[in-house]
Amino acid sequence: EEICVCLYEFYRSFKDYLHSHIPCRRRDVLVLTPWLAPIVWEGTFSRDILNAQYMQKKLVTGVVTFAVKKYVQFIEGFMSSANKYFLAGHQVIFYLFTDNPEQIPHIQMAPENRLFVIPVQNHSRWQDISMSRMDIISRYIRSQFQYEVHYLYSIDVDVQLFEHIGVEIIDALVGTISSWQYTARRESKSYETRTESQAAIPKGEGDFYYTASFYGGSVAEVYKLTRACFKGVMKDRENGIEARWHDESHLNKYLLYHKPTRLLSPEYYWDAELSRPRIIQVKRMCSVHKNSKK
Ligand code: 2GW
Ligand code: MN
Repeated sequence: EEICVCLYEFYRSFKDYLHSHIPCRRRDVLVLTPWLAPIVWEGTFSRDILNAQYMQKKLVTGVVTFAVKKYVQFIEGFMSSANKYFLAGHQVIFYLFTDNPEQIPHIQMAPENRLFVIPVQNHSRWQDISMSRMDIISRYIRSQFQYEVHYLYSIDVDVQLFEHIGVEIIDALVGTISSWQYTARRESKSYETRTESQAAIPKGEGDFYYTASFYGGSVAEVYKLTRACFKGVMKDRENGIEARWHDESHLNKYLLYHKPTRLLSPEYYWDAELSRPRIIQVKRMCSVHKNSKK
């Protein structure tokens, strides 16, 4: 009987504690993977607790973004919104790769943030622009980023942030569940299945479908990831095959066998073309409408 009273007391005190930090908890979504990685949704964490923890560690986080050719038009919207909402109040270094450094608009940075503009060549095929990102990121981690940041995230430039993306995204290896694929059954997810490709995922395998528009982690983990993905891209090229969704296919292959330690829900990258289902309580980052792109 004493044990029962104890358990009840524990449960009750914990419930009050939880409620005081997380007023509206989620019961409608998966919040933990079978390998015990949290899936971050609105209503599953207290940003105050996380901020205080993160602050003590004096961490620096990097953001890598590419804006080549016509995509320079997205720099302004991305940079000004990311400067406001990405890890607000914490040190962030933005690494902006572009083929046109002169055309970068002036951006007023928050005092704790920095912006490095890094010139890159432009490839004629867009698939090559997208896929060469893996190579460029890994090479810069080796030569520069590893000395400047603890964590590194890669984000598409054709996006805007509308709500805070905070320290709840920080972990060793982090993937974002694609807003196109989160309800799809495994058989109908867009994995590469041709066995000739290095990105091939065998039938019956695959956990989630991750977007290449937003992923990251510790510099060491992102180094391993980008190296492995680029190797896959190159091997495919030698064999005259290109994976179905380019770098994204290779990313999905990598994350299947190197499980992310944390997943971000589609709230963290919502496609502008999709309507919002009830489980998406906030759209923190959205793609810019395709129509305005090309
Ligand atoms: C891309 C497609 C068609 C024409 C141009 C480009 C392009 C991309 C470009 O001219 N200049 C450029 O800088 N990019 C960069 O590549 C930019 O950072 C952009 O955000 C990123 C990915 O291209 P994007 O945003 O057009 O592709 P999405 O939004 O359809 O994203 C998914 O598919 C891509 C590959 O098929 C990538 O894997 C991407 O990460 C995915 O989310
Ligand atoms: Mn995009």
